[in-house]
Amino acid sequence: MATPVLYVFAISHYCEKARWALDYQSINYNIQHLPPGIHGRVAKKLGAPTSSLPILQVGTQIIQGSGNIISWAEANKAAESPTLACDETSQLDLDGLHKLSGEEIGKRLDDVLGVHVRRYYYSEALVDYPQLVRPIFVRDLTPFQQGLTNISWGVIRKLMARKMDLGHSQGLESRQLLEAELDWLDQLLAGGGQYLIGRHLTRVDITAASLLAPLVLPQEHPTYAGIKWSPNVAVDCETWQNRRSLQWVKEIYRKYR
Ligand SMILES: N[C@@H](CCC(=O)N[C@@H](CS)C(=O)NCC(=O)O)C(=O)O
Repeated sequence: MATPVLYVFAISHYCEKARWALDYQSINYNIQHLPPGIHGRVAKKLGAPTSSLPILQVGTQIIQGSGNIISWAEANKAAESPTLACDETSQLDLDGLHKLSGEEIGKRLDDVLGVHVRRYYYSEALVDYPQLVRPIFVRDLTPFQQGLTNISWGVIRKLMARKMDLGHSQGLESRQLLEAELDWLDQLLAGGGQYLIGRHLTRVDITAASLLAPLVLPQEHPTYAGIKWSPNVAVDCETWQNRRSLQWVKEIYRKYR
């Protein structure tokens, strides 16, 4: 099999999720960091259905989306590598009526938590403090790509703000939704369990921990060294650090990343 290539943005928490799963399952791959803007052309050239990263290229096979990449990793890992499969249901009966499957939890993390962490964070950082964000966008790029990104930074910011619907009121809306997701995760973890589901690390844990990493900035994160929160995000995150969910993210990173 040709060595797989993982196309990523260094800052993206969905890209971190895919990269962590490949690392955890000891899959040999090459990483390709892409500049925002150029990524769309690369995705098109690869024949991916949309422009979003992460994308994994394995020979002629193109796997797009962090969840699909984890499924590919699970199917292609060495027999002795640990499984990330999640076959059990949550131990906690959230509403007293039903238990949640890994698929249900994973979908909510991807579609709600991940989206609002990003919109909340960028609504301040990318709009008011872009100088805090640019270094992480350009790190790991070639000098030519760095130059290109620096020159086009104003345009890139505007396009990203439009695509993700960023702004002051949108940031506040995402903050409120995010707090509800943190309440939900705190409750899921309230039993003191080490994992969101079952008795070993699963894809659901990697999903939750990587999508929450921008609120924790764990030391073990491969691309967040030196990154700083913007002022209001810093105040919130410092207040949230004692929440069970964010303490848990720290523990999971310390043990498994
Ligand atoms: N659900 C997707 C979300 C991926 C996603 O939103 N990627 C963003 C970066 S965080 C992206 O590539 N945005 C640029 C684009 O869509 O062109 C996944 O899990 O991979």
